[in-house]
Amino acid sequence: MRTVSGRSLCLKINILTLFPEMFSGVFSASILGRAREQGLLDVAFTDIRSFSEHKHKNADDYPFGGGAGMVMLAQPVLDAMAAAREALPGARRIYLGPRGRRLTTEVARSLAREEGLILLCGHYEGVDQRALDACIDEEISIGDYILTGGELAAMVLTDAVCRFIPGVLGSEESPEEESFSDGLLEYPQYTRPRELRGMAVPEVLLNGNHALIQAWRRRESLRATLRFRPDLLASAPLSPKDRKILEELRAEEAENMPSEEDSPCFSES
Ligand code: 4H7
Repeated sequence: MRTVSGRSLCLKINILTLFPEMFSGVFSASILGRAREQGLLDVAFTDIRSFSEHKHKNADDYPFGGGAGMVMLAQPVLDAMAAAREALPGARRIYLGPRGRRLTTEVARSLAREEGLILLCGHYEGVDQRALDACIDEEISIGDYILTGGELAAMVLTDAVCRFIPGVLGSEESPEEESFSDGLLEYPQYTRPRELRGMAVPEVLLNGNHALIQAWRRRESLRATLRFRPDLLASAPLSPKDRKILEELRAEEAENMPSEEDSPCFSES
């Protein structure tokens, strides 16, 4: 395994879940699978149910106070966490849930520098609060929507974090060059053929002039950001040249906007 100044650069993640089988495809395919094969990412699973002390291996029960659904038992969660901690003593313990701090590029970048991560996936109506109080460092949310369980959120977090482990992306790609890292959305991409069903690839990409290509891509990044996420422009680092391009794009946009008189809703009265 590769090391830098004695520290291994393999991120170790242990996922506590009632449904370990949900993860198999996602973590074996593509870049995550390759990262694991290369020893850059080590993902292990702890099956919470196997820690249940009930004779039928129950892992949930009815909520005190009544209400719909089931609550995950504290005992199997606490014991699963203790086992995971033994394997990863210095790991940060994260609960994936809608009340948490929002997952962003910065959060992903900083989690990639942790010694290890233990991800607790809640299912049903969540986990008995006493287990959370006793064994969780932080709750993280992947966005303002509700999921049926924390498993998909744990997959999203692992994917976003693993891109910041040195070596996971090829030497050509850098996590810093992509959307949100420079504060802008990405420019459009094209591949062969040059013409498809009457649709051509932008000429500038075909003639090998790298300065022109770079300028075109920057302009298209600015155009995409202006169109889809204008809010990002407020905090993106922009050069005077970028600002000039944005003015041109805004003027273009205004020109292409149908005038009010052309609108079928427009009435003179
Ligand atoms: C922890 C606590 C994550 C996990 C509660 C998980 C959204 C996210 C869950 C819940 C998640 C996210 C319990 C909340 C059942 C919804 C009806 C599982 N949802 N649930 N409630 N945004 N759901 O990261």
